[in-house]
Amino acid sequence: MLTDEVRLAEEASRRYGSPAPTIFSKVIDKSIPADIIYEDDKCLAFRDISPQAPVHFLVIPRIPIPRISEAKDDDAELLGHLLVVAKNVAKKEFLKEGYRVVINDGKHGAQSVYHLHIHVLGGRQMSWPPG
Ligand code: TR5
Repeated sequence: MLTDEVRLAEEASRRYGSPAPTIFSKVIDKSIPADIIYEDDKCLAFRDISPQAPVHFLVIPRIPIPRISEAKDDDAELLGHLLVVAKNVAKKEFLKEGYRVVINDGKHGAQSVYHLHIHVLGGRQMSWPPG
């Protein structure tokens, strides 16, 4: 049986390639509300609407890179910046015991929103391997 996340990811992979902006473009232009906890000229961090841990936020670039596998080698500085922001916001969220950093890519990675995002999850013990 498919989980909701896998079903959403399969639906999203069928839509992938359509020129329509994703929901995260609307978070960036603030046409829909989100709980934004950090922003700068290159990226935003906001709380996940369906948190999978006591702390669960996403870090996204302002430019719409659809998925990590489509990032260009020239995006290296931006990708590094996203990780630095993830680390700094995790510190502000008091995740002293550690946390999980995840990027889902495409259908097998269970990606459901085709705007690159880094998940940061913390505040509970994680297990391994992921499902
Ligand atoms: O499955 P992937 O890795 O693509 O993760 C997408 C994440 O976006 C999921 O964890 C969703 O819960 C999260 N999400 C989806 C929406 C949303 C959001 N987080 C914050 N705000 C959101 N809004 C306003 N709308 C969403 N559709």
